[in-house]
Amino acid sequence: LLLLAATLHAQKITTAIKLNQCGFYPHAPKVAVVTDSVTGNNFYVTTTNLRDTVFRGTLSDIKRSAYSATKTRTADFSALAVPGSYVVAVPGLGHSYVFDIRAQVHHNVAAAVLKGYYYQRASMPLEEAFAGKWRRSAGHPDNKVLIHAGAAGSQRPEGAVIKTPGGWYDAGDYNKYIVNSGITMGTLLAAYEDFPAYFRQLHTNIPESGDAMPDILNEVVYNLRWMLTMQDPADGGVYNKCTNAAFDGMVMPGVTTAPRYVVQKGTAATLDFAAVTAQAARILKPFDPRLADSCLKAANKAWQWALQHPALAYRQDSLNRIYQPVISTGAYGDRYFSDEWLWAASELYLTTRQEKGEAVWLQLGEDKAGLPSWANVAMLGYYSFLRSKDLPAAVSGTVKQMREKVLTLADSYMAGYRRSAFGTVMGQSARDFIWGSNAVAANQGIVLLNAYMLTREKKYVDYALTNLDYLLGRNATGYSFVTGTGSKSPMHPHHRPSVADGVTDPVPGLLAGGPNPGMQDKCSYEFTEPETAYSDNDCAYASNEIAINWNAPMVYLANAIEALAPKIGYSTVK
Ligand code: G3I
Ligand code: 9MR
Repeated sequence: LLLLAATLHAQKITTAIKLNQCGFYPHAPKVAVVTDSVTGNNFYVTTTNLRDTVFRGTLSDIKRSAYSATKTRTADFSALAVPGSYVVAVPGLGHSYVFDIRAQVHHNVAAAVLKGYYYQRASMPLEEAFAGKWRRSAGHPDNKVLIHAGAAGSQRPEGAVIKTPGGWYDAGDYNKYIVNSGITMGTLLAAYEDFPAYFRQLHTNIPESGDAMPDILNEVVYNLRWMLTMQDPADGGVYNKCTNAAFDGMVMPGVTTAPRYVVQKGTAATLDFAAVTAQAARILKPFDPRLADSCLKAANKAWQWALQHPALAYRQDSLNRIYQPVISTGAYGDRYFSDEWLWAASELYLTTRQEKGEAVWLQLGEDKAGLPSWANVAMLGYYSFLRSKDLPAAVSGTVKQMREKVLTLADSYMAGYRRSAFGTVMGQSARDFIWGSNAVAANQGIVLLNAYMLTREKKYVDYALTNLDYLLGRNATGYSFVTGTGSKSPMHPHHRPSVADGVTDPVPGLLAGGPNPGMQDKCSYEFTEPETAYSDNDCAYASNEIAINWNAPMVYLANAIEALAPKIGYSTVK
């Protein structure tokens, strides 16, 4: 043993041992993946000074990854349950970063990714007491926003001035988009609805901390109040975005002065708005009945507008051929609305228990709900139905279909997992590696957690955990994709404040988009295969931007697993 310790001691950190850089719960699965070839078959888990070996195991056979030239061997040390700080060591290769085995091992990252939204707040200064070294002055007051030519109407002609302050910046850019706020808010509200007791005790040190509302809801309300200003009071329609004509430079938010516009109203924006405000109405009622009431009124008004405009897409390129100024910021130009109809109808029904719009959602029970994304929100309606109690018999057939859909999807993920060279559900096919692929991984985790909540079968949490492990380091890039979390995390995200603030560390708690072989940013990439096409460079917006709709499923996944860990025996033997 002493000899072994001496051999290991001579070894250096290697990036060829990939694992969750936060660590593991004492009684949960624990896996590291070795991505360089080694001659031996043994691995060791040792104390951080490499002196004491606490576990010895055998590496698995070689697996060839389907999404890059990587070959892997797995080191499974699930049986090690003693809390502590450790490394995984492989003779001839080196040792991993330090990780912990302990209860609440994901508490910090779970709180950090929620706090990430505070740093995205527009129109208010971030004070040192809450933002530390990332304090900054307010950006984009948005109290003089112009009606764009393409959004002009009789009450609000082109150039009319409205106020639409507050809300979160969408991503690395400084614009605010309703469609992307839709899925983001729906996901955060779902997290609270699924785990209210847990979130009541989660504090993130934001200005509102300590008031009667849980921090997650305070954060959501900051964006909700902005969303409410995006509805045209005359007709209930909702503008697609509040935006510059062109993206700001890589500067701090406080220094930009380019004019801001609201652009054309649209069906996706209006129905997403209806869904969010309807969902918020029922959740906020005990905390702020007046705000809840305003939300429900706004939701109904939005629904009425959508009935008059059932399929009005935001086609930015076409609009740019007609109207000035040309708008070149993100489009979120969804063209299929059956999922937005289903989600909005679901939330309105569940909040009011009154059927909406000729039972549109009942017919849409057949809808092809898939993994949620900004353009596909049907599943959010499913999740809301499936958590609801006391539903009338009339909807039981629909609910049963929804249940089967979620379970079928979850089971297909478990089947796909067997092919994974990294022991993750992420990587069902090459199509998982899209722009924002890390949100794919996080959303798959949420599907699995919903399957757990429907069945109480622990295996679903184990599989969800494989994707949390993926996001925190057990992936082909070896990055923990959350800024400020883990030993190797993004240092140069495409995030204007992180680039411009003069602080070395990026703003923390933000999830990078993740591997995307599309590489639409035309930045130079060292690796270009589906699971490796990630570049920690601020020009790489197609893989290294951050965005509110990617952070939200990470908030859900990390916090839900923290909430469930003590209940399912991850922390102590049950
Ligand atoms: O829908 C097609 C799919 O059918 C096809 O198989 C696949 C193959 O690449 O492409 C799919 O379309 C992609 C689409 O996202 C849907 O995932 C496009 O290629 C891809 O270019 C597009 O990327 C979007 C990107 O904006 C460019 O429009 C991202 O989803 C979206 O998250 C991103 O959002 C930006 C905002 O516009 C501006 N703010 C920052 C934010 C994050 O980068
Ligand atoms: O910063 C922009 C980012 O938020 C978007 O996701 C991305 C794609 O729309 O575009 C980025 O802006 C780039 C623009 O598209 C082209 N010129 C360089 C800009 C980034 O520096």
